[in-house]
Amino acid sequence: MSDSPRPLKHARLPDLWGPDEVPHTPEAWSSHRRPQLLELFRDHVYGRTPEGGGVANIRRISRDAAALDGLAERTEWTVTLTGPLGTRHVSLLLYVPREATASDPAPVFVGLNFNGNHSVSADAAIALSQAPMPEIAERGTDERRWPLSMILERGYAIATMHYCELEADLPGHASGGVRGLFHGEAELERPDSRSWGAIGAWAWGLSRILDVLETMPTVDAAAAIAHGHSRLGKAALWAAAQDQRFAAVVSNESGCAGASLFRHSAGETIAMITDAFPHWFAGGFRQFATDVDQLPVDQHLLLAAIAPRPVHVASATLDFHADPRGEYLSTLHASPIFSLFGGSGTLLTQLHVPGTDVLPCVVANLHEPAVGRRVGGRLSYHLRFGEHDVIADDWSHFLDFADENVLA
Ligand code: GTR
Repeated sequence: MSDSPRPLKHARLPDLWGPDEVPHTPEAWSSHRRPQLLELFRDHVYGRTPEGGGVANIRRISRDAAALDGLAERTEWTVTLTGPLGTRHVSLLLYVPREATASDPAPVFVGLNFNGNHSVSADAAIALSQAPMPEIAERGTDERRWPLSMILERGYAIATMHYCELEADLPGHASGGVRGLFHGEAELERPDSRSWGAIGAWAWGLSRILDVLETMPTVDAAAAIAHGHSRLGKAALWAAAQDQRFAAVVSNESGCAGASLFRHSAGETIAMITDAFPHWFAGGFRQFATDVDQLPVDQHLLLAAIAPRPVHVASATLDFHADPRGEYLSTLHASPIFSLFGGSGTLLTQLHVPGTDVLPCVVANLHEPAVGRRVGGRLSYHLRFGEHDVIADDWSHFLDFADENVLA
């Protein structure tokens, strides 16, 4: 990030509070504005998640009572997902600290992986992903992104699933994935403006993992932290916004349609993302590519919709595509809602600059985050040196954030 402030493309962000007069109280937020915002995100960005599906069955397919040099129990499960039009089988990989018991269950990080459960660890016992992929990743390719021992040593369980088992990440593949549990081929080929996209499907999958974890005695599903990197960070935010059972969320470099503001003039735009990934969104989202001002939400409102549950946003200095400054600004603008609930966000002082359209914190350029330091409270942020990635440094912030906000 440069030292000089960058303007928002359009100075005015949609208000935290709606156009109709509502008292600024936690109750008004929870009963009125939050549900209203979720409807707007459903209608215009991610699409509407249908009701009526769920987990029909779980079957354990493997167990290692002393995985990771005795640190954890590792199990794999075949989860049968169901909807009005059929079933799909997906694989869940779960590590639980060995000391966890039914009377002292472990909090859990719940996140999807990019390349198959077998990519998060080189352990040859882990089943290869069954997702329809042109190439199967090597075992352990993503170990660097999943510092399992470090997470387990801190007392957290980890549950993960290959996102392409929920839906392959290509246009035209919805019917083979979980969206095909709800809609026939014809409906999926001609989606209406509010129909859900793949991000919605992956978010739905995160909630189904939580359904499974609720049945596991040594896992504390009430202390589940949704997390994800990049497109999977978008899915984690959308899952946590909709499903209040998630106790917290960590977004790593989720960028456009994740933590970053659409109206900040940097990084990926709605035009770019809907060109490259038309299948991710509600059918009607693309219309905002040419006029972002018409979009009735921006992403600070998605962060706010998760409040008062803790949210951590992580960026990297060289990840220009995900727009680190746009992600930080988003946390600043969501902060007042976290304060409303008695917590704190990244915005420490609220300035009012009368007679200007430009947002106060941009004018003042306050609280530029130092690299490598986590700032904020229940809504927090860190900026790491380097490229688009998730590494052990990021995880050490996630773990500190979880210790302070989920366990405390
Ligand atoms: C990019 C995409 C981003 C982000 C990223 C990722 O190509 O433009 O929005 O999701 O992929 O998932 O790594």
